[in-house]
Amino acid sequence: MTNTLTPSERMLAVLPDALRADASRRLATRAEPLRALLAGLYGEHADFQPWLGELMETLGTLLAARPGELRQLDAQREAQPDWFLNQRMLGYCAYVQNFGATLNGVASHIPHLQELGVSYLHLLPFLKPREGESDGGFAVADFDQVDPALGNNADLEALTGRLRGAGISLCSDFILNHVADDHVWARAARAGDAEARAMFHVFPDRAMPDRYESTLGQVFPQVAPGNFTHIAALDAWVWTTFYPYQWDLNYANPAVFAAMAATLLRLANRGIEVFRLDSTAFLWKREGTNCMNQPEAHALLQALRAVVDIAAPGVLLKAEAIVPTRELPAYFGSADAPECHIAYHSSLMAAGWAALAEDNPSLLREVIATTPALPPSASWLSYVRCHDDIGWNVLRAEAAADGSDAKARLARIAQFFSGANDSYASGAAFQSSDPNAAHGSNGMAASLAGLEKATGPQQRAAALRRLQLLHGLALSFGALPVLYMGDELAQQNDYSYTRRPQHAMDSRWLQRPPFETGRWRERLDRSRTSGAMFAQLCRLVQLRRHHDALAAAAPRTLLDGGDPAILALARGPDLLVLMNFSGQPRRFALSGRWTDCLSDRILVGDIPLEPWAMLWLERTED
Ligand code: OTU
Repeated sequence: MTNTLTPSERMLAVLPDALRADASRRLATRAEPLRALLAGLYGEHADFQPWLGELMETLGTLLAARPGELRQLDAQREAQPDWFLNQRMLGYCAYVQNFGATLNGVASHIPHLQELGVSYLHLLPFLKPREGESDGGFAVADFDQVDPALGNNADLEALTGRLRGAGISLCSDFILNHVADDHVWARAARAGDAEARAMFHVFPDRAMPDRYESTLGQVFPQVAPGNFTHIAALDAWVWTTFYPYQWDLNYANPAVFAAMAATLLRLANRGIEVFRLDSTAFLWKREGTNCMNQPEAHALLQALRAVVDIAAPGVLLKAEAIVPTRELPAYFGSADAPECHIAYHSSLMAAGWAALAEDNPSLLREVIATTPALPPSASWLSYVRCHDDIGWNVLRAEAAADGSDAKARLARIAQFFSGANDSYASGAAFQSSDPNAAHGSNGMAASLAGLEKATGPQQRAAALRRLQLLHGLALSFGALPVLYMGDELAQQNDYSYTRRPQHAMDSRWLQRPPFETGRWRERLDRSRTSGAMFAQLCRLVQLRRHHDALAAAAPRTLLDGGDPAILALARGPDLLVLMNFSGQPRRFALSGRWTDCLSDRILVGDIPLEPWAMLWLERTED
C-alpha cells in the first residue's frame, strides 16, 4: 500500500490529524528542494525512490514524537525566523565537566548565565564518548545516550526545559563527520557486517589512500599524522581525518545521511535548539582535492536544513567550518537554497588576535572588507576564544594581500603568542610540524593577552584593555557573540594537561580549565583582575542590548583613512566603534559630536586614544 504513496504522503500518513496541516504547508515549499538535493546525491541508486519514502516516513514519525512545547517553539520561530539576529542574543560556551561537573550541575549555573545576559548556551560534547581518550568528547560512541559521567537523557531533557524557561537555547555539537571506533557501526564493521562497513570509507590497501594523501592536508600533523588508519580486524585502511579513533562517515552512502538526519531530529526532540555541525567542511571526499568544502558537502547540509525545516523548524544549524574567508559564505547557502543559519567567523577571530600581535589591524581590515552581507535570517558567530586552537591558516589569502610572504607572516604571529622575543603572551604553538610555518596557537584569552606575565598594575591594565578590545570587536561586529567559559573572569591557562600523558601532546587542553568559582565569588570586586574583567564585559553586553544598530544583520561599514592602527567600524549612521590596536597612544579625527557610551563624555574633533583603547560612540545633537 505504502508503495503507491509519494514520499510526502508517506510522511503525512504517519502524522496525527492535528499535525497534518502544518506539515503539509512546510512540505509544499521544502519537499521538492529536499528531493532534488537528495536525487543529486543519491539518485543513481536503484532503490532511491523507496529510500526517500522511508526517509520521509521517518521524518513524520519524529515530528509526531516531538513534544508539544517544542512544536510551539517551532511555530513561534517560523513566525519570526530572524529571532536570533537580535542584539540581545549572547552566547556562552563551556564543557559540562568544567562548568558544573554534570548536566544537573550546569542547571545550577543558570543564574550565573542570566547575570551575564546569556540567551544561548553551547555545551561542548556531552553524548556518550568512546571509552578512553575521546578528543574531548568529539569521538561519539552513542548519539542517543548522554555520557553517563555527566548524567542521563532525563537530565538532558530537564536541563533543556529549565534553560528554555530561563530564555536560554541549548546548543549541542552534532559530530556528523565521524564516529568513534567503538560506535555500534564500527563494532559491527569489525565483526564483518558488510552494511556497517559501508558506513565508512574502507580501502583494502594503500593504493587509494596514497592517491588521496597526495592532495590532502592534515588537521593534527603531530599527534595524528595522515588521514587513514590501518584496522587489523578489517584488514583494511579506514579514513580518519582527525584522530585514528575517529572514523569518517561515508556520505556517498544514503544510509549514512538517513541515519544521521534521524539522529539529529531525535536529539532535537530532547530540547536541543541549536546544532553545532562539527567539521562540516570534510563531509565529502573527492580525489585530487583537499576534500574540503566540496559542492556535495553543501548539498548534504542543505538537505539537512530542509529536513529540519520540515520536522523541527524551530531548530538552528550552525556551521563549524574552519576554512578561508572566501569559503565561508557558502555555508549559509542562499535565500533559495538555505544551508546553515549561523557560521563561525573564524577569520574575524584569528585576525583580531593577529592585529594584537602585529600592533596593527590590517589583516582585520582585510577580513572585514571581504566579509559579505548574508542571506535573510542568517548570522555570523563572533568569538574571542573557544576550546580549539586559533588556526592561522584561514588567513593565508589576507596575509598575502599586501605582498607579504603569508607563511612567514603567520608564523611570526604564532611565535608572538608562544611568547617569542619577550612578547607579553603566554601560549603554545599547536601542531606545527614545520618550524617555519604556523598551524595554530593555544591558550586562554587572558594569558594570550598578557595577564599571566603582567607584573604590575600598568601591565595588568594594558592586558585588560586588550581583552576588552577583542571582546568589544566580537560584541559590536554584528553577529551572535559567544563568550568562552572563564574569559568573563579572565581565567588563565591550565597547565595540568602536561601531566596527563593522554593529553600532553595536545596543547588545546591549555584552554580547557575548570570554572574557577573563587573568581566568580569575587566578580563584583573591581580591584581584582577577574572583577575588572567581569565589570567591563557586563558593561559592553548591556550597552549592546540598547543599540538596535548592533544587531547581527544591521549594516556595518569600515571607515577609511586616518591612522592605520585604528579600526573604525560604523554601525549605521549613529554608532561608531573605534579600536586602537597598537600599544601606542593614537588620535582620531571625528566629524560631528559624539557621546562615548562607556564614559558618557562628549567628544568632538581630534581625539586621543590610549594604547589598545576602545570607544563606542553615539552621535549626539549639538
Ligand atoms: C573540530 O575542530 C572540533 O572543534 C575539535 O575540537 C575536534 O577535535 C575536531 O573537530 C574533530 O571532531 O577541523 O573544521 O585545528 O580547529 O580540528 C573543524 C583544530 C575542525 C580544530 C579542528 C576542527
